[in-house]
Amino acid sequence: DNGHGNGARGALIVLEGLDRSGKSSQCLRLVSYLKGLGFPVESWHFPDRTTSVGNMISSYLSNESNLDDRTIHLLFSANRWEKRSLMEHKLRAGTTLIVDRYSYSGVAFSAAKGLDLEWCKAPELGLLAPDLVVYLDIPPEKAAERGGYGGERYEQLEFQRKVDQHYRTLHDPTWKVVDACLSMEDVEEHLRQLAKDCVSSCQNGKQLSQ
Ligand code: DGP
Ligand code: NA
Ligand code: NA
Repeated sequence: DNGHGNGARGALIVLEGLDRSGKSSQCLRLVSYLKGLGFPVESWHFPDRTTSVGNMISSYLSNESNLDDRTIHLLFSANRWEKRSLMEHKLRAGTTLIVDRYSYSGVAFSAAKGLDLEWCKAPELGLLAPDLVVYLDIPPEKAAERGGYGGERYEQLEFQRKVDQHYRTLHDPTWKVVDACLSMEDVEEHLRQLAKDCVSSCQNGKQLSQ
């Protein structure tokens, strides 16, 4: 029960895209919009660097440590697994979660290193399935022009091109693609509509799945 007495659950909404596609800013904007409409909503981000697994990921990303490609893959996945029960609890209690990156980042970034796609997908099986995946679509060259690649491990054009190809492989018809080269306001408007529809369908009884 969600405390409002109607048992409506929250929606699991995931934003995916290359580095510098605008995901993080759009997630925050979307959260304030949904809050303004009176929906219980939280902004989440993977990797969650605050846990001990997240600390290892963070030091890997900033090149303070090196890890074997499969090892870091499993840590990213473990970082989602360690949040799974809290996520489920929040959703069932009626809170919508806007999540900046999820399993698709996990698969696209590791597959871009040459790891086998099916091997990459395996540890993600059993995590909660998103109700909506929005892909913020930007050509890697355009993202690179935005500047502000922070110098972390994956923030290089050549690598982002490979990630882009793998995202295209993963992409399925249920994804909603938004052109991330549109103005911030236009992207925001698309996201608002998609999210509002999704939150309503979850309130109207759409089941949570894995
Ligand atoms: P972010 O904090 O969203 O900027 O993500 C940090 C970097 O890590 C970014 O380049 C994307 C990458 N990343 C995010 N999730 C995963 C994952 O599950 N696996 C791998 N290999 N990389 C990821
Ligand atoms: Na980044
Ligand atoms: Na980001």
